Amino acid sequence: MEFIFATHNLHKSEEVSAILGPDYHIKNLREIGCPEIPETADTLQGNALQKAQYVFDHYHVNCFADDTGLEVEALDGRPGVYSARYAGEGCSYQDNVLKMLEEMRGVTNRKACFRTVIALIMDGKRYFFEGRVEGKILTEQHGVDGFGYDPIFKPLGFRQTFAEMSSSAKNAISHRGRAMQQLKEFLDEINSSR
Ligand code: ITT
Repeated sequence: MEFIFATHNLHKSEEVSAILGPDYHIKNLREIGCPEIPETADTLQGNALQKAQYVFDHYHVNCFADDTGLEVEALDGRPGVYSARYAGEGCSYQDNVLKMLEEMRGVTNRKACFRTVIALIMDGKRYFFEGRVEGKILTEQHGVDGFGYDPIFKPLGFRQTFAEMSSSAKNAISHRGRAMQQLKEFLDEINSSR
């Protein structure tokens, strides 16, 4: 089965191709030369659908998109849907991490969760899948793998941050991994009945 994954983020597209495995051929937006898609909704579901709908409207193919947010309890769920631009428009992953460490300095409640919503448009119909992982924001960075907030997020029940884990270990428990597993089960079922 072939899909366009509506992302320019190569970290995400590598994670997703590894989770879906060889039965699925995934192309990202860089590979098809698609420009940046606006993300103007105020929910993860809204943004995921906006990206998938753009691709469907312009390329008329089966496609999916994800939107992910880091929700920090002591910050009333911020940065959430604004996680990419937390430190300002055009900021880097490192800018976001440093801003989070600064805003959380001295805060004792470190609870946070990552949440991913996937919007799939298949044969013109829309479907949604969600995954989340609970954890803690650390007081300093650990590890160099992964991307985004991975060096300061330690999932509950684990001693390492996402940035200290192999990508397969992260995928097995992560927000995106869990949402993608649901998508995969859904697609596997369709695949087996075709
Ligand atoms: P696309 O919209 O092109 O897919 P993006 O990087 O903007 O890529 P999102 O809007 O879904 O992706 O993610 C918002 C931000 O959340 C992202 O820029 C990262 O900083 C962070 N993020 C997303 N997934 C993450 C993960 O698995 N680990 C750590 N941080 C993550």
